[in-house]
Amino acid sequence: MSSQDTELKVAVLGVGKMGSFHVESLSRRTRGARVTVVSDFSDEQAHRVADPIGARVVADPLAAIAADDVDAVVIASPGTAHEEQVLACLEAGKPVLCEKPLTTEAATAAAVHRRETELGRRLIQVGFMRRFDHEYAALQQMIAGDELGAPLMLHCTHRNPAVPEFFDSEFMIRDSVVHEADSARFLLGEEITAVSVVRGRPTGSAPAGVSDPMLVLFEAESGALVTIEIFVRTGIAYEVRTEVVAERGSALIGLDQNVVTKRVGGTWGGTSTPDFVARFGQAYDDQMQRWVAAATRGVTTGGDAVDGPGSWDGYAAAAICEAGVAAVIKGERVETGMEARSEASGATGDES
Ligand code: ISE
Repeated sequence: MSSQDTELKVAVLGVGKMGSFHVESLSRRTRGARVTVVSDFSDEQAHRVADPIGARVVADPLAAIAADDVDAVVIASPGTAHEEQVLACLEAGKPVLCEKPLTTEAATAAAVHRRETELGRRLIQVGFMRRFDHEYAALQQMIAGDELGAPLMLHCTHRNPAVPEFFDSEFMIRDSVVHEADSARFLLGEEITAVSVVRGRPTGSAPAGVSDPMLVLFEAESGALVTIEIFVRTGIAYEVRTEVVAERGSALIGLDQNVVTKRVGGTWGGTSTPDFVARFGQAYDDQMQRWVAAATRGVTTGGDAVDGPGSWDGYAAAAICEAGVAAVIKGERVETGMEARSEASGATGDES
């Protein structure tokens, strides 16, 4: 970023549903940034997204990260590519907003976190956008401010209307429950120590052998419990609710009724939200705006470039999901066995 150029130049790696949304957010709704480079395994898709905004297409994601006209990187490529791409950003000293997962295994996520700590500069933000949703943020403030007393339980509901055929029970943990892994840590302000999963009666639309829905239980360090109903083929709508039950009260977010209408003929009701982009659009955009501001500060000052969940949070979520997948397979309670966090590695579980 030169002194005459006040806009952060961003490369977006992977322009499927999420990456395209981020390109649009950066180009139309975010101040202080522009997309200069787009990279995707499909050349056609890359051009479809890059051409209308005048960005360059660079097929090799590592070349995109290294490019001179790139100050910072958004990673929305498949999870298996994240480790190499995030490490390349660290080595190039470029801030990165990486969609979840940080990496696909706890050990590699821990190694990425260690490398960032060794380099002495926080450059990795992980895209756990729920932390930027107004309702989640208000609930976190309420709990942290001790307004309801000690939190005892969180009850979470996570329902998707439909998912692709390949979404099996393990992927439901890695791709969907990963959000509760992060939001439970964010809301409770502590680590998760163990995970259990109960596979129930599957819906008729689940492929053979896939347990959809399932009940997941997290145990936190304090003993607080987190229950999660994960159901990804409801055929109805996108529904994400969280209730905290605390010593002096309870609070619920995610009722998501939109406009409630009464009509001639005696019917009344709201409209449901079709998908996660509709539900969390504000959170994604606020996450992007805050990241652009933090990355710009980091590029200009040579300091930290994060305003939100960081690499430790990415590692913690990976460890919880790994335990969750083992719990699904073995049908047993599995401990997360997380590494101890070093002082050098940053602040608390809530880095935002
Ligand atoms: C998807 O990848 C997401 O990130 C959504 O927020 C989540 O609700 C969905 O279950 C995932 O598949």
